Amino acid sequence: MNEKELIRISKRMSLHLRHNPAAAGLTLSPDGWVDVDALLRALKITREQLDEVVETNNKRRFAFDETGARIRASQGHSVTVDLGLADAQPPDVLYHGTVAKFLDAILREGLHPMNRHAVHLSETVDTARTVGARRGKPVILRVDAAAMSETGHAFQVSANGVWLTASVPPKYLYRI
Ligand code: HQG
Repeated sequence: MNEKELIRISKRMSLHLRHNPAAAGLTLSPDGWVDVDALLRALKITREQLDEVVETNNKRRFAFDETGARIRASQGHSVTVDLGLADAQPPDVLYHGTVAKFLDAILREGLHPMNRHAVHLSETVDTARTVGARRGKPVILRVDAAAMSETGHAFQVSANGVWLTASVPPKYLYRI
């Protein structure tokens, strides 16, 4: 498949596996999985095409279970799922990419998950910049994850390396 087709299928998978499974006649398990066969039927694609999307996806957004019979999005859901991720010790510093128009609110109220389940944080400035750039000129915030962790904030890391936490109070945020 060409790049355009891979991205088109990946976007439809994000829509159905994170936000609106019902629109494709799919139901997610409580931990976010769908049967691969049902997804193939819903998207009218072959297993080979699905494997190619999963393997080449730039953010490794989707993962098969250990049998390969089920698939789920590794993060980014707005529908209720419990991914069953264990708490993990984050790196001392994490980053969040956003845009200037959100900055005042963020520095006043902290980072909130908005429509998703968790605040998404990146290990590198580069990744945070890419996340922020989806919305315009990126603004990068440094998150004092070490101090958060010491004061009992829980973190999890998704299968594709995105750090997740419930919220980040303003005192742990620094604009860089
Ligand atoms: C902002 C993509 C005002 C926050 C990316 C962000 C990521 C606030 C937006 C993943 C706020 C939420 C997630 C507050 C946070 N006041 N604005 N108090 N707190 N915000 O898309 O982190 O391509 O839900 O800064 O790569 O941008 O979909 O979160 O701008 O990993 O795989 O509210 O989505 O991955 O936006 O992105 P989002 P995000 P995928």
